[in-house]
Amino acid sequence: MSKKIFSGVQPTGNLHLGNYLGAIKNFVNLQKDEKNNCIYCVVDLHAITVKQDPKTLKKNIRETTAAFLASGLDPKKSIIFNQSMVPSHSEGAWLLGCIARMGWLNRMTQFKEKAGKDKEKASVGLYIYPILMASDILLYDATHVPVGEDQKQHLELTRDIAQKFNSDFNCPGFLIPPEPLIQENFSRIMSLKDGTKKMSKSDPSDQSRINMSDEKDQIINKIKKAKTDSAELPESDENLNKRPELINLYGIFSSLQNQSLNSTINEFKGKNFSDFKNKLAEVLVEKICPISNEINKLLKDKKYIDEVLASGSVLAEKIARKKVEDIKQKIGF
Ligand code: AQP
Repeated sequence: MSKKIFSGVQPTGNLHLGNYLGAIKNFVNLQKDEKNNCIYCVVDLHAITVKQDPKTLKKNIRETTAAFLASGLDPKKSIIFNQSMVPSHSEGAWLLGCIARMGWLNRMTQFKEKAGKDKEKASVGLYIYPILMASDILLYDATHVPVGEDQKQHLELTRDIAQKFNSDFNCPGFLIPPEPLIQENFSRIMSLKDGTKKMSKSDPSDQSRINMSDEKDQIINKIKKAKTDSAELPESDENLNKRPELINLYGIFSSLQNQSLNSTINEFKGKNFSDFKNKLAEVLVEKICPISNEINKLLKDKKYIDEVLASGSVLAEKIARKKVEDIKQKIGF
């Protein structure tokens, strides 16, 4: 069955292994199936829900685009663009914001996590972020959205908005409730310093994550220092959930090698932690360094990156504009 795929990544710097294994690797796999229509967006309007330095934002938009391209996304096969160049996303967000309910937004755990204790000081944009995300997806009639596990709740909200709109305006099937495409295994990569915390761009410690721009020595060093426990390497998957750091490192290794957790357990049983960490660092260097080298090469040609985004934006705006006009017509404008 052909799928309409939409997904995005925020250009907030420090693109990391979690973004790659949880999202971008999946984007590339979906693009390989010629039956799929794929649209991938650098979601820069989402990025400004927290304060951004203008020069850094511009640099990060190019860097995220370069990471898409270096990972294997191809502008001839997928539409690649940045959100702020397609005004229909913001217009759609307003229209859908009048459909979404306060109670729905109040349940969003990501807002609670990101706003922290002082939510009065969080931007209104951070609070209504899931509505913009719904607009991103619904304007393209996306059927499937590849995301990391952390975005599942926002996808459910998108589905609720679509269903309420269709019911309020008596137009069944008009807005398409999308399906999340979440990898069954290793969908949540955790911090290298704390196996209970998500690997994240905004973690103040660079040691907590492998950045897509890290060089060989940095990767080796971060894996060497990654937190582990003092028990032996496991013989089976029994009681592994009590060892979050180990499970995370085994998950990263298994995901990079496209193998099951049990294969990894069997590969390393009876060996030392240092044997495993050396092998993990080797595999990371082998998979990540070619991408980071390519990112750096692409970043030298800003004109090319800007051209990819500009032509992608023209294609995206054409599709999104038509849907916004249809939505406005249903509403009565
Ligand atoms: N740790 C993760 N494991 C698996 N997937 C992840 N994603 C993010 N972190 C992990 C997935 O990457 C895609 C793009 O994420 P984003 O740029 O929209 O930002 P985010 O979800 O807020 O991720 P970050 O990197 O952790 O940023 P901060 O620090 O700002 O919260 C999404 O599909 C996401 O699921």
